[in-house]
Formats: sequence, C-alpha cells, structure tokens
Amino acid sequence: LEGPQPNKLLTLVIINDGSRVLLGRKKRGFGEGYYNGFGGKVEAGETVRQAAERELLEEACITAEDMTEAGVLVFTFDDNPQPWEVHVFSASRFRGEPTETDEMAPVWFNHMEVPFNQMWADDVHWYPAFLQQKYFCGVFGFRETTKLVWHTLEEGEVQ
Ligand code: 6OG
Repeated sequence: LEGPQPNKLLTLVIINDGSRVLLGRKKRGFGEGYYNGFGGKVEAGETVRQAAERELLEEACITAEDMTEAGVLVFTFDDNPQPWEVHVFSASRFRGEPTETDEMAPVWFNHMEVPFNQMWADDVHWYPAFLQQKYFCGVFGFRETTKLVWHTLEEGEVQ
C-alpha cells in the first residue's frame, strides 16, 4: 500500500534589480527551452535556503547578498503522484558575473517584457505578486506535464 507522498522540495531564485529580472533559458532536463529562475532539488542534509544558494551558484555562477523568501508554489501533476513544493526566493544584489553554464543561459528582462510565452504556464499568475514584493502561495494542477488546468493563488502583504 502506498500512502500519500510528502512533497518534493525544490528552490527557485529570481534576481530582481527593481526594473529587470534575471532569468535563465534552461538548456537541458525538465523545462528545457523555458525561461525560469535558477534552482533545483533540495538535497538531503541541506536547508531549503542552502539549496537555493547552491543552485544559484551552480546554474548562474553568482551569490545573492540579500535573498528573501518571496513565496511558495505547489505543483500537482496527473502523471506524477508526488506534488512538487517550490520555494521562491528574491534578491536584488549579488556577487559575481551571471555566466552561461551547461544548465542555463542567463538573460535580463525588463519587468514589462517577461517572456511568459516561453515560460511555465503558472508563471504569468504569480509574477505580478512577485514583482510587487507581495508574499504568495499558489497551487497549480498540470495535465500531461505542461498543461495548466486549474490553480489557486493567495497573496499576502507587501514585504
Ligand atoms: P531541476 O530539474 O533543474 O529543477 N520548476 C518550475 N518552475 C515553474 N515556474 N513552474 C513549474 O511548473 C516548475 N516545475 C519546476 C523548480 C527544476 C527547476 O524548475 C523549477 C526548479 O528550479 C511545473 O533540478
């Protein structure tokens, strides 16, 4: 018998300098071709924040100096029994130079020009809260991995 599975924990870091966001075009693996923040799976023995810092360094070659928790996203899939819980972080300052890696090619986008047609279907729903620095909690239901069929979104106060 299989009971409910605990959520799989992932991280997502978006650098936001106030007028632009730094995203990466994913070059391989899950979400290939999509623009997204930098992140990945939380590994055994590390905190969610440590994982966010590690993935940002691995995928963009930078270290955030003022990383804060921006929101939480839960993704459910009809073709995967385990929901994904993605912890989203924001930072405005960082050390290092954003550099293309095997995983990601970094690109800056003005807030008005975020390429939602080349991003996961949930992003268009929560970026407005993210850009206004409102804490958000969203739950998203996907079918056949990439088709968004329902969602809920709650927003908190300006941080
Ligand atoms: P790796 O497979 O590279 O981690 N991620 C998603 N991000 C958005 N915006 N929407 C989704 O809808 C996502 N599913 C996953 C979390 C995958 C990276 O992609 C993010 C991680 O940062 C389903 O280890």
